[in-house]
Amino acid sequence: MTALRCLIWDVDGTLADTEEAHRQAFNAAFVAAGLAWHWDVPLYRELLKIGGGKERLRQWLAATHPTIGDLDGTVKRLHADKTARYQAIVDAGAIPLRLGVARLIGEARAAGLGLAVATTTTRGNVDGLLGGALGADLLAQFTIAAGDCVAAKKPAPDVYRWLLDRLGLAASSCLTIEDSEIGLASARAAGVPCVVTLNDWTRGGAFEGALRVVENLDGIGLDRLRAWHGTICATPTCRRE
Ligand code: XBP
Ligand code: MG
Repeated sequence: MTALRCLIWDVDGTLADTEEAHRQAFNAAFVAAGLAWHWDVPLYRELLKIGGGKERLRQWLAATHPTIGDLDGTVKRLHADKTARYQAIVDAGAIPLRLGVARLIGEARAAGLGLAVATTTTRGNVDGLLGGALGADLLAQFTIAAGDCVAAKKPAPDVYRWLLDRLGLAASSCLTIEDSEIGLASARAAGVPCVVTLNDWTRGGAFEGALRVVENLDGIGLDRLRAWHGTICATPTCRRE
């Protein structure tokens, strides 16, 4: 059995319930650009199957407005405005960390485990959320793989492979916390054991191959994560707590 060396965190939906703020920021950017586009909750739930806000916007535009001119420029401008609007929501302290997250980060740090982030979202979004919630000193403890550090976003394994390379750790010595099917797929493809915490955007998904699927991390301590990590075998099975 490989000892647990690093706790890896997905961001959106895992560290905090951020996707509603992303959705609102996208819609506000559309309005500010004078576009009569609106991503409602059912549509956004579907669009979340595409990792990356720019990739999500590009695929939606290509499918719904195939004759749009300057697709790349339109995506770049809208996503930059969306990101500024999203960061304003985060900076206003409107999005708390999910249950158990801050406590577990503290437990992991006290136990000398590495702290890392593997996310599809823009790096500035991570710094704002984690820095605002935990402070700059603790943020500096994290090794962060975010946004465009890799070309292929989740469900591709690239962001996890990039992170493992920076950490100099084997996938089996890490444990990641994710919330979505594409996040689990990315972690699994990179060989990183994964615990899924559900939310309203991802509940009901298919999470075969997750080490565990739980509602949230409330009451789940590092000792329980270590125990789950210790059960890894050749064919990790998904068990619901
Ligand atoms: C979830 C994502 C992100 C956000 C939007 O990231 O797919 O793209 O939805 O953020 P995570 P950006 O891997 O943390 O779950 O617009 O900055 O991409
Ligand atoms: Mg996520």
